[in-house]
Amino acid sequence: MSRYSAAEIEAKWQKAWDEAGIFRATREPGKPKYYVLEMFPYPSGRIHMGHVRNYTMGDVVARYKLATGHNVLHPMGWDAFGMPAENAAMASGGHPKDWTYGNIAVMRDQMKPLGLSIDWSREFATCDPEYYGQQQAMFLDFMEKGLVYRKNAIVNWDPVDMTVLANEQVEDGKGWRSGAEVERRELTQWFFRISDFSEDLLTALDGLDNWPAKVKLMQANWIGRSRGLQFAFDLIDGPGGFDGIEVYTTRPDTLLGASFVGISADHPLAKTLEANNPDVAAFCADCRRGGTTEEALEKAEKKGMDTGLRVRHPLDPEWDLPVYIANFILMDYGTGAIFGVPAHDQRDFDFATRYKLPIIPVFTPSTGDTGPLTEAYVPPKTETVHYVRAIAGDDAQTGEAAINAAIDHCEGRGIGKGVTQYRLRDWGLSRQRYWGCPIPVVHCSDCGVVPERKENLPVELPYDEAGQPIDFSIPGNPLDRHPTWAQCPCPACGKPARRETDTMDTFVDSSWYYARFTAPHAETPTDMAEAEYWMNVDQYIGGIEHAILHLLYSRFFARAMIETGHLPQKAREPFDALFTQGMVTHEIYQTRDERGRPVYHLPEEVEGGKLKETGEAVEVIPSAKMSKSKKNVVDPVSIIDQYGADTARWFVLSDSPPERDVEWTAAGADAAFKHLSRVYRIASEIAAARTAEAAAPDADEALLREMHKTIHDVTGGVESFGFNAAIARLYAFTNTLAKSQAGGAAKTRAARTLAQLMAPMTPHFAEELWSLLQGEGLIANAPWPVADEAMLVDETITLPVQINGKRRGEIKVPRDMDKAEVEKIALSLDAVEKALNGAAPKKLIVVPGRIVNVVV
Ligand code: ANZ
Ligand code: ZN
Repeated sequence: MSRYSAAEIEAKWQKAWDEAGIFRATREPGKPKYYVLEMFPYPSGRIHMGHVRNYTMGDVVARYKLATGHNVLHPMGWDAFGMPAENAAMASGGHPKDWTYGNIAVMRDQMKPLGLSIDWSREFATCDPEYYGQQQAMFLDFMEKGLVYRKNAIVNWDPVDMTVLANEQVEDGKGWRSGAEVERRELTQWFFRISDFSEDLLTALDGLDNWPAKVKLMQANWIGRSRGLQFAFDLIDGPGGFDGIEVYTTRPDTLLGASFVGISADHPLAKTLEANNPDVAAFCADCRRGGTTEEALEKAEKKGMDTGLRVRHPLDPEWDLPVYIANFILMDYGTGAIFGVPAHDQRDFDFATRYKLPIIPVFTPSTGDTGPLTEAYVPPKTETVHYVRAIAGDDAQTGEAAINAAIDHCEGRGIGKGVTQYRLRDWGLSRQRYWGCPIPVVHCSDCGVVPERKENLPVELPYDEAGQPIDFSIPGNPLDRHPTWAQCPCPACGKPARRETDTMDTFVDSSWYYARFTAPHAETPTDMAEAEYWMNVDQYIGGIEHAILHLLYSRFFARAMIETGHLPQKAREPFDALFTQGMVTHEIYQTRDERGRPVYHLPEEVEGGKLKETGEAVEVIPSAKMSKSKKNVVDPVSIIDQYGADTARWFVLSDSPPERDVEWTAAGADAAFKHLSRVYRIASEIAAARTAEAAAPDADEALLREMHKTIHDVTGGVESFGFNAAIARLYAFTNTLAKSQAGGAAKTRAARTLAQLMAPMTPHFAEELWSLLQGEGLIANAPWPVADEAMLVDETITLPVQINGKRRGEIKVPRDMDKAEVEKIALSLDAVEKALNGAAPKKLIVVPGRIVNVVV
């Protein structure tokens, strides 16, 4: 073959790798293992450029580790349960299972041409009964250990779709699909006891040295530890059963600025009042409308209703405060009740203004009083302020100091106790959906909630409904209305009972797949010997969008799996290193329709700023994340058809650091392809003329020195996720090689090394060069080249020569030449001879390796 033809090369080498089975991972005790994992994809139907970038990065790491003598595990699977499959079935008929497995087949076919070094024998989808059956087994073990439990919880209820919505599925208080006004409902739901691990999940972040600081911060904020005071306000003439109202505050130092007590509409006291008072009931019902998200509560207008009840201030028996039901108070944080301090909390300020409640400053800026407040004064807790109504401590102190003093003071007087709270709440995992892992419990009218027996697992999803296809277009949960599926004998007493029809949140599926990959077909959730060998994931790679929930849930699962004997202790933090890659972006092309609305166009429909078909000029909007709605997408499949996978791989790694976004451009892709073609030409020429002598003295040496420097730099780049820098270095070395006057043997060595250094990025291409240059075996199996340290330092060095302190010339000398020799050469320099004019120098100083100084 005389020209670079990706189409011929790529299939050939993929077959060769397959046949050699080099990516199959088996335990080899004694050999260092390396587990590299990219976040597995959701089978949406097509791969996109984001996948290409993500998996190429993982592949570079995997291939590099293989070449450096590691036993590499690099698996791939499918995060296959979830709403889109069900929505597709709802919208256009068909079955979520068929849709999902169909998509998986398509995407696998699209992914394989990328030439990833994946052990495909470990592939699984989370919707495989084999996988979710083991997930059910683990659920039962969690249940036994009290790691999962049932409780009533308030959920977002979509009255049209008759389903519970996740917070993310509520948009502006409306269901994302139906557009219906979301209601809050109380349902019995399953919860993982993740909040028991709050402190551990927080403090263990400190040990994750190879995680991005940004991700750790996001996790810490999500867990949200705060120290505060919990105490009760005594109720004056409260309804029966209520002596006081327990509140939680992180600002006990502001207690003398309180002007009201607020309770959630879901607070037991509110419910009691509601039962006897239709106005209260109406108000509470109103509060319950709208989403349960903090954001929704934040945005909603602050509303309250005076209950008429009053409480006593704990520090002053003469002082009493009104009790309001307020819509901005969450039931499941703290105690579901607060005291409001309008002077130092904006929400309370707005509330007090609306309901004409007093605004009592507790502290003022230390720089002097600012007069009446027009908004809440909320300085950072670390700032020193002037306390005009301090509970304890000095007048001048920081918020932090005052809070601690206030807690001590209140505890000392028997007013409540200091507590540490976490924002993190237990993880509600129940979903009233079909396409998820069934929760393996049974409801028996005699025995209550009974775990299914392990021998009856998996509890499989029904495919049909009494021989008829399930109609997914009917709102609600198909499992719930299925005529027979839920019927089963009670595992405890054998009487007819009913299966739980809730399925698990799909985050559960992705919380332990990394562990399952170590033994994907084990008959228990994991195989401890395999887990012991392969865990932890040495390098995890994925998008920043998973920085919070997926990683937090996985960290919880690792802990819970250790407690239930499914993972070894060392897997407590399952991901040793985490890398979050940037996105692939593209310009957006837009025209406007007759009513001025934007019409978007695919990149392939545009050429030279005009629509190919009509010649109409397009507006170019700056690069943004590729998205179908903006049509600024480039299809990896057509790029691979056009240029080959190696060009796509090379391009997504070049130009930008991996953690940043990279802009896909047609010109860039073209340049990448041209570069590979050029390297191919250079290598072919070298291969054709292998025996020639060096055309210039020292040319061999110079080329090999550059080669070693390149090995050094590329190795460093790959080790540190500096793929773009490594690629820049490879471009430079290609130029050196092209221009080199070295002989055939040196050039062959250099070209082989170039192929090896490119192999992690452009593996097929590198194999082809390797075979062209008669390298031994497969390049994928060849040991990584090692830079010769001695070759990294130049043999000759350039020394500046100064005369009376001014630079007057330079000399080139061997690095290790002795002083006397250097002196002689310096003195023979024209400028020096002239300055000396026959006389001896007054002084002659040689600083080895640095400079020569002549004083005349
Ligand atoms: C009095 C106070 C005065 C408060 C002040 C703040 C500022 P963090 O710090 O995020 O943990 N709070 C407590 N429980 C609540 C609930 N269930 N729903 C809504 N708000 C609640 O938040 C703790 C603070 O949020 C608490 O401190 C309480 O208001 C409020 F100048 O108490 B604070
Ligand atoms: Zn029973």
